[in-house]
Amino acid sequence: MRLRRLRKYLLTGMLLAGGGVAGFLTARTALAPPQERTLTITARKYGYDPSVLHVNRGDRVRIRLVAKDVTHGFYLEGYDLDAKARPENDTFWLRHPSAREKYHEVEQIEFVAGRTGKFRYRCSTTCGYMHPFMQGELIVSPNYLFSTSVGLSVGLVAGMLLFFRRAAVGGRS
Ligand SMILES: [Cu+2]
Repeated sequence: MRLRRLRKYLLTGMLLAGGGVAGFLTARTALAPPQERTLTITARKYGYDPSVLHVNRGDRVRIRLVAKDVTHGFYLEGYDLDAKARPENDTFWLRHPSAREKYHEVEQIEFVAGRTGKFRYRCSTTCGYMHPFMQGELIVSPNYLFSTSVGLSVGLVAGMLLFFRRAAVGGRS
């Protein structure tokens, strides 16, 4: 009897661990549900607020760049994106530098955070003598935590179902 109970606990534990591992592996193949994120960044001489942005891989990121004093830029390394915002203006100028594009007017600065890591962004419009120091950082996380917790809950539910089903069967005999 004792041995049986021990086996049940062992099985539940294994299911829990299995669920966690499965969730972790799912995250590695980037199946985490993407989110829409709108980030408002205030740009003024000579900095961005906030200067560190956090998103998860796969998120659709919309940058609302608000220039407070003069025209400021937003050149994001690793994402081939360069934008400009003018004070009191609802539209932006955008270009993809690798395509040698000229700036064109857009309603939104948008991109999908498809690459994990830290990416620097900086002002790409000369806005004053401290302009080269105007920069920030985008951190794209792989979203492991979310998937691991989903996996854990699936494992937990499976373990509990099995546990109670067995308990019911055991009670009848
Ligand atoms: Cu600037």
